[in-house]
Amino acid sequence: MRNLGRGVIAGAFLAAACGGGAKNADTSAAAAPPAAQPAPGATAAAGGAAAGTATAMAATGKTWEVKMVGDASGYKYDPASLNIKVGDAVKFTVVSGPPHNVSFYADSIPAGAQAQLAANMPSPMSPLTSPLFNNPGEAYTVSFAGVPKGAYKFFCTPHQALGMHGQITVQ
Ligand SMILES: [Cu+2]
Repeated sequence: MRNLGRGVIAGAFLAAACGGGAKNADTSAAAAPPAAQPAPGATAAAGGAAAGTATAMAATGKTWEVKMVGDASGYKYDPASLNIKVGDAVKFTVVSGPPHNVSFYADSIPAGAQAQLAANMPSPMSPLTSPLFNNPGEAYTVSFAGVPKGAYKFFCTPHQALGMHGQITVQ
């Protein structure tokens, strides 16, 4: 708790220092809204997750592999369907045809899953959406620790219309 407290204070200090450093009041006012800092009282906001107050939880189980493929036969995740257990992780690796990414359907994942899943996704491009990966060999691992059981459907942002969809069922 003491470390977390320091982190919050340091973050507030940095934010204040940033704002104070701007000479132009209009500039700092314009820069403030996108920062969207969590409320100072949000004790669990260690990662600053935009979609909730959960803290990332590391996987403790098996890491499953899903390839992200784009070639003459089309765009797909391989396998496109996977059954895992709570605490497992899924590693998505670019094989061909990038850019690819992983974006979960916020409206179909299990109730209560969103905050934890968002916290378990490093460097999101937007909530529940990974960055784009442009090079074969690049990988992105999502921990399914701390999430409810159920179906997690996802798609590739650049290839959604081309049918690049998948589903992870957490059992
Ligand atoms: Cu793709």
